[in-house]
Amino acid sequence: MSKQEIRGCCPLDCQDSCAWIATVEDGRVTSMKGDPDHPMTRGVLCAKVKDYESRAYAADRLLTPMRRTGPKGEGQFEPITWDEALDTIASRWRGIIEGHGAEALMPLHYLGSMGVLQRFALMRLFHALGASKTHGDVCGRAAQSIAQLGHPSSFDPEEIAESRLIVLWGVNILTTAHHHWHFIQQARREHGAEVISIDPRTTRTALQSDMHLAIRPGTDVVLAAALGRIMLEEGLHDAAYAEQVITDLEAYRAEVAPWTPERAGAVCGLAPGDIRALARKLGAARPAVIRSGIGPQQTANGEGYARALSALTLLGGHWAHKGGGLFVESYPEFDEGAVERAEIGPAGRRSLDLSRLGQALNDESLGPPVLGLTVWNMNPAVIQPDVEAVWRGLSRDDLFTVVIEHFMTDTARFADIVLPSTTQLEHFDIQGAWGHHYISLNQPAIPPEGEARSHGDIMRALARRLGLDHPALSEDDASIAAAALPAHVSMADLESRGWVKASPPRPDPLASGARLSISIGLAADGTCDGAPLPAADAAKLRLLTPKAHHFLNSSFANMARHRAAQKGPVLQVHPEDAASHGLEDGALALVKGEAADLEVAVEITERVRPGVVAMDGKWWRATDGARAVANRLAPARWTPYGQPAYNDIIVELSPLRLAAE
Ligand SMILES: Nc1nc2c(c(=O)[nH]1)N[C@H]1C(S)=C(S)[C@@H](COP(=O)(O)OP(=O)(O)OC[C@H]3O[C@@H](n4cnc5c(=O)[nH]c(N)nc54)[C@H](O)[C@@H]3O)O[C@H]1N2
Ligand SMILES: Nc1nc2c(c(=O)[nH]1)N[C@H]1C(S)=C(S)[C@@H](COP(=O)(O)OP(=O)(O)OC[C@H]3O[C@@H](n4cnc5c(=O)[nH]c(N)nc54)[C@H](O)[C@@H]3O)O[C@H]1N2
Ligand code: SF4
Ligand SMILES: [Mo]
Repeated sequence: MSKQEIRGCCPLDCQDSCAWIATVEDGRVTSMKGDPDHPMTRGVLCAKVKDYESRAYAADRLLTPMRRTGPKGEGQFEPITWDEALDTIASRWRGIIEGHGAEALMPLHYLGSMGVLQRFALMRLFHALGASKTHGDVCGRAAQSIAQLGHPSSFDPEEIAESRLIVLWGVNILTTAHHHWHFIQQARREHGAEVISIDPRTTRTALQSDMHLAIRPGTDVVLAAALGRIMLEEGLHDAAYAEQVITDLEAYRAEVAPWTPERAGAVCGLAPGDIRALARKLGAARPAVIRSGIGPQQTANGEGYARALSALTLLGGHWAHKGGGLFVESYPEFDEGAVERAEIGPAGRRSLDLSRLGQALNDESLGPPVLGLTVWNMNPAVIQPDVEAVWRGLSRDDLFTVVIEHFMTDTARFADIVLPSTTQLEHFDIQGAWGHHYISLNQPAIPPEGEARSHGDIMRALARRLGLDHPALSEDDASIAAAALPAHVSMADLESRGWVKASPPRPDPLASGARLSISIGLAADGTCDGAPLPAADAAKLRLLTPKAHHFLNSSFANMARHRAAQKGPVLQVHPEDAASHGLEDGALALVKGEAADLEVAVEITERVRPGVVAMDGKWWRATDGARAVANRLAPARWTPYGQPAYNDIIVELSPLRLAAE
């Protein structure tokens, strides 16, 4: 019997980017574990990924190319050969390009796999063809907007071990990035650091925090303004730092002046005393870190929220101290963009917002219309805002859709051709991270299952069919991937241990001589970026759709173990709201949104604050029915910089019928 341990890394869209070791016995992966030597992973994988091999070997895994035989969206397909699939795609694309120009082709991908080959190898093909480009984000676009203003929002998370106060602002770290928790515990142990959670839900993270402020969703910008007001009033800010770095301190003072703790407390649903206490903690601790999640960015005033948090860390001068500042995301030195080689295509091509697929597919004025859509690493039929518009668009008869996937997802069910992709156990790849400073290598542990192919192979095969001969389209995987590496890291460095730390310099606006505006854009009436604050209307509730502990967005929503652990689509309702709406525990509720309804079983729990209901996880129409797909209710609304406002969902609740009947 042969037994081998193969080094790899978890490709999922998660801030931890764990290094893993796969045990292979007689050609089959029999177990997975975290790399004990990796400073973030520390030997542990999460509840989702500890048996990742079950995903590679799943009975419903796509193992051959497929052609649709029934109506779009219904899931009737027949297996075809790779030759048939590649010929069909090449001839359909040629027809589209001849009739309407190459910009009628739209590539659409996100972070289903974070590997640079799985993400970007195919983009070389689309650039060479002259397809439309894409921009935008379906995740945390709001905080990216502050980089445009010169504000930092990133540093090495290992430094958090040095922090004296850790404000976990709208982040459920024990579910979504639990390998970061280690450094928080170290700060508690070594420096007596306090941990504060600001979240409308009593999450796993809130339960482990020293203080929990159960804020009304969408009102964080007001809380941050009140904190700034108290810090200035009580002289708790770092006046010398602020004077040198901030250009408009007096304007900020005037902007936050209306937000007394009492007025902010009424808007945010918090006790004024708690707001004061938090401001004093923030004023006293050096360094303090505000560690923001993605949830609170996903509202109409998400950009104001990001500006307001940054203002607090600048006022406090926290950036001058290791472990202090605003932490939203964090990246190693790693040039992912270099992999796709956009420059091999024609300049001046149009770019489509990848978070507005519904609009792109339904916009009749778009010239040329999108006629050829290719999707990989993404399940837009579940996760995009206004997902019914996406379904309508994907149903168009004149749209030729290719989906590259591991499973027959809701999106794949709309495809004309589905291509089977290798999983991380079956291909070589390298990746950066969005939550730390390590670059990771993934070696294939087993050959491709069935007829699955890596995206590098699919790109090269399609390029040959299409007669494209640019040298970038015949490079091998190792050379394609190497384009992302910084000059001081070689593939051999990565191969020796599986990962390399490549830290960019720590940002400190004072040291770099930056002069920054900290204006929030919050009007005295609470309007921010033109969006009003959420109204407190007792009849209506706000629906949150946070990350599930056992899913990764909509990934794993088809896997038996993960589904059982997640216990199906459930709506969490506070006892007061349940009573006033006549809802019983376990009964089905009708969740009425602006344009669609959901039907979900109720769980009565004090883990959500009154006025808020929550549904964990992204469920597929194919497995749980259209009335479990929450993004049918997510409005077609974006912040000015393009953040989808998934969290601005207002619903009415009523009992449907008893689940037992
Ligand atoms: N287990 C698991 N891990 C994941 C993922 C997953 O699906 N499952 N997804 C990955 C991805 S893509 C991402 S982006 C990250 C996201 O990581 P997080 O940001 O931690 O995840 P979210 O659940 O989106 O939001 C965090 C918290 O914000 C709260 N929240 C919602 N609205 C508001 C608000 O208006 N104000 C405040 N203060 N809080 C609010 C929610 O109740 C939630 O507990 O997680 C990654 N990791
Ligand atoms: N209402 C609401 N909507 C949300 C969110 C929310 O919290 N609430 N969160 C938003 C956020 S933060 C994000 S990041 C997005 C996430 O949205 P998506 O990026 O679409 O995330 P997933 O649903 O996990 O879909 C990823 C798909 O990639 C596939 N995949 C994985 N690896 C590979 C591979 O190697 N090759 C190929 N071809 N496919 C692969 C998986 O099988 C899966 O179907 O959703 C957003 N939408
Ligand atoms: S999903 Fe995140 S926490 Fe889980 S193994 Fe992957 S990188 Fe690690
Ligand atoms: Mo995300």
